[in-house]
Amino acid sequence: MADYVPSPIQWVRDQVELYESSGGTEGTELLDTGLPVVIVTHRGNRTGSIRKTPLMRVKDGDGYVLVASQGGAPKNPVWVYNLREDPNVEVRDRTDVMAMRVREVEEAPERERLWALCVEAFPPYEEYQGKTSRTIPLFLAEPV
Ligand code: F42
Repeated sequence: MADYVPSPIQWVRDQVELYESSGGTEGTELLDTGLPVVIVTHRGNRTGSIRKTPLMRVKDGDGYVLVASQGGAPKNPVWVYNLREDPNVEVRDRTDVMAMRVREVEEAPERERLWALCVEAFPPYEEYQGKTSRTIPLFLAEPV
């Protein structure tokens, strides 16, 4: 079994640590926004290491939409390439931990429908998309 390698970003690493060590009862919101976060566990596409990425919680039925917004930065976050390589992930939503598989959603009308859910859950996504020339990748994680 590969090792877990924590994020190099301190506040992200701290959030994962608190979320997981509390069994999903603490550290489950983005800073002081009060908006819920999930933890996606996946595998590094080069190292094979276990990675844990907190993302905003965007629910679609039994699934979750994963939004590679990275605050509207010009480049995709690295986890995008990890999910494209290996779509098998684990999603932790507070105390629930679920094995899921992701698929990237690029085509209308599904993408438009999911994007509307994303902006409803976390309105700054709209502003992030306006800041960057890349189309923000979206993945739908569904139960296996
Ligand atoms: N980011 C989002 O994009 N969307 C969100 O909705 C979001 C919400 C959110 C909520 C709470 C929170 O704490 C953080 C949140 N973030 C959100 C930030 C998110 O958790 C990630 O930190 C951010 O998206 C950056 O992801 P990243 O995968 O680019 O992370 C970088 C910093 C990173 O971990 N880099 C590693 C490193 O060591 O530099 C590499 C990680 C990796 O996967 N390496 C691969 C491997 O094989 O292991 C190789 C990668 C390669 O191809 O070179």
